Amino acid sequence: MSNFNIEDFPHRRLNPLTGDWILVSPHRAKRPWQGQVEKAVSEDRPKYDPGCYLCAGNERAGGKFNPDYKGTFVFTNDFSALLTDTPEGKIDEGSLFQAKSESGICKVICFSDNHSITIPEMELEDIRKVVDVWCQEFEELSSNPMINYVQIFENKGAIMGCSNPHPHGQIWSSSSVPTELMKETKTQKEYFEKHGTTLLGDYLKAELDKKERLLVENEHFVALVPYWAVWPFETMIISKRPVQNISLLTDAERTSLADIYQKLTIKYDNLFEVSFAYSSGLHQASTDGNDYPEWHFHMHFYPPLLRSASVKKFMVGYEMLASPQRDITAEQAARRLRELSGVHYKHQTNK
Ligand code: H2U
Ligand code: ZN
Repeated sequence: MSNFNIEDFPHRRLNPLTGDWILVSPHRAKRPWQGQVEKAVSEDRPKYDPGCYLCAGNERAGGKFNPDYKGTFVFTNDFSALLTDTPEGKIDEGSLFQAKSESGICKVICFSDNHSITIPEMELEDIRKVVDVWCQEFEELSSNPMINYVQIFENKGAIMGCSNPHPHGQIWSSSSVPTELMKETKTQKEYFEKHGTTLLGDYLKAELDKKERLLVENEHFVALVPYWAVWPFETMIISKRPVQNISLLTDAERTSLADIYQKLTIKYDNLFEVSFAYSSGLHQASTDGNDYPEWHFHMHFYPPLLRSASVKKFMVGYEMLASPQRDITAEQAARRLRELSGVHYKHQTNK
């Protein structure tokens, strides 16, 4: 007879989207914490910063000027990691020395002309405009024969290496399908071939049933802590309807996506009463022209904060060398996030 349970004992959990395993050590979350717990210093920023290269009318690198935009603004990254005119070619010196040329287009998206706010503080209609820009950019880039994958993402907070607090995201689109997406394509395809349904569709059904890891639900989307979360407060937004990419979302679904993006990030800000840092991004099918019925649109949120506004989780030591590991379980993280108010802490009046 076994007394094993995942609330008390070390175990490994499978990430069915990547095939990776993660070590969970729930017993360690009970050990005393003697580190510092700092209060966040609230940083009030101006709506316009003359020194910001993303604010309207300001100068960027290379002497370019931003237009006097309102709402969203997209431009080609002045320091693009990928270039459109890379010559085709490859190095093939046996199995140990392989290289291939790579082309692509990188863009920066300003989410708002207002320098002082981020997504959780923006109005729903303005977040909807961000979703619309994602759709437009996706459609334009995916129709380019050179582009086979469009990675839309947001790097938020200095702790994540983000260079500027002005609300913005990026798009790196490339001729190759990047590694994480290759893994997710393989697992979803295998699942779809075996079951005739999408992996995330079935996963979502099970999670809606269990309710343990759910955070926010609206008509078309669910935000949850995945069973296999690595980062302490890692989450996903999954569409209820399996769609291969954002261009297939209906008008109502686009508004629902903006709504759940706002609700989830408000919870994040409320957790430590700080503008919550994360890397987030959209995962969708390759744009190589083939059909990917197994692909189920979703967003990942990878936030580094662990215990307070300044104490982050480090992926070092065992995690770099062997396997990712966490102490607080996905269920505990979900409980904490679920219990938080849906009103942004800066707007709560009864404090
Ligand atoms: P972060 O989101 O990681 O801070 O990156 C901002 C991007 O803005 C970064 O990729 C680009 C950088 O190359 N950038 C410009 O395109 N023009 C500038 O004048 C400064 C920064
Ligand atoms: Zn700015």
